[in-house]
Amino acid sequence: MSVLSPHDRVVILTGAGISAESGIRTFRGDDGLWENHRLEDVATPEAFQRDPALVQRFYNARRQQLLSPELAPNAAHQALARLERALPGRFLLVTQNVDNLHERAGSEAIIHMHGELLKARCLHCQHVSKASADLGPHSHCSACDQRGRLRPHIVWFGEVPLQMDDIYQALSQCTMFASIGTSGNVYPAAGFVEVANAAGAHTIELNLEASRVRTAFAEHREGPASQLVPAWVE
Ligand code: BJW
Repeated sequence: MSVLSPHDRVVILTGAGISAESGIRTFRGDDGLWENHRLEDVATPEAFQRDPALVQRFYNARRQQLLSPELAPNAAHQALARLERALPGRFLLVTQNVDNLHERAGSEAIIHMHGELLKARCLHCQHVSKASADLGPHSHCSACDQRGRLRPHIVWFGEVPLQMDDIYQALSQCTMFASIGTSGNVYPAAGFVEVANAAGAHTIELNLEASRVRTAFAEHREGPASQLVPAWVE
């Protein structure tokens, strides 16, 4: 662990770029997910009210891809799991990703601030459960018994991301903040670097290209996450 001391308190933010080399498409840019879907049609509460079947289909397709046997964590996910083991109690991974590749690589101290593809939430009782691969009008909540009230457990635009108090608490105490594979388009995640800077942390961006908030970082490295992250961690 050359860049880090055993006394560091580390917060990592990850985005779609860390899962790109595992075969999950990013959101923006060439071949991004939004190429085929207008964002307002699938990732807002209004879209779900207007056309729940379209939104469920969009997430069912992504859920099925995530469950396919050939999808696996890559070297970047694995390097972050090793980093966590080297810094017990001093490490928090905040991911904007809704896939489960960090967990499959071995990460445990993780917050999914934008929710999780493999979970559903009941609109009637708020119970969060495991999502079936074909969520829809027939789906049944095991807690309140209502049918057809399960939505993807995903944070859409205009909704409040999850566990924000825990995230800001960790950011305000960290000595190292690294942002990996995110374009810096979406807030509040794009503003975390400013919170870490205010806490006096060293801030580093590891991304294929400069993000929208690149100038807020003390250090920046460009390249694929599967190479940059293991090299930074080891
Ligand atoms: C690689 C690579 C490789 C590729 N190696 N790198 C004006 C100012 C500030 C805020 C707002 C504003 N107007 C509106 C807002 C709020 C809004 C917002 O940010 N809008 C912007 C568009 C301006 N935000 C919200 O509504 C959020 N809620 C909120 O603000 O609540 C208020 C509140 C906050 C805090 C406390 C209290 C109250 C909610 C945002 C929800 C975002 N949801 C989505 C979709 C749902 C999930 C899903 O369907 O999967 O989450 S949007 C989408 O973008 C998804 C992602 O998590 C998120 C970020 O995308 P990400 O990960 O950065 O992906 P890309 O594709 O953009 O970038 C990938 C990067 O990787 C690129 O840079 C590539 O170069 C790179 N890359 N291959 C390394 N191999």
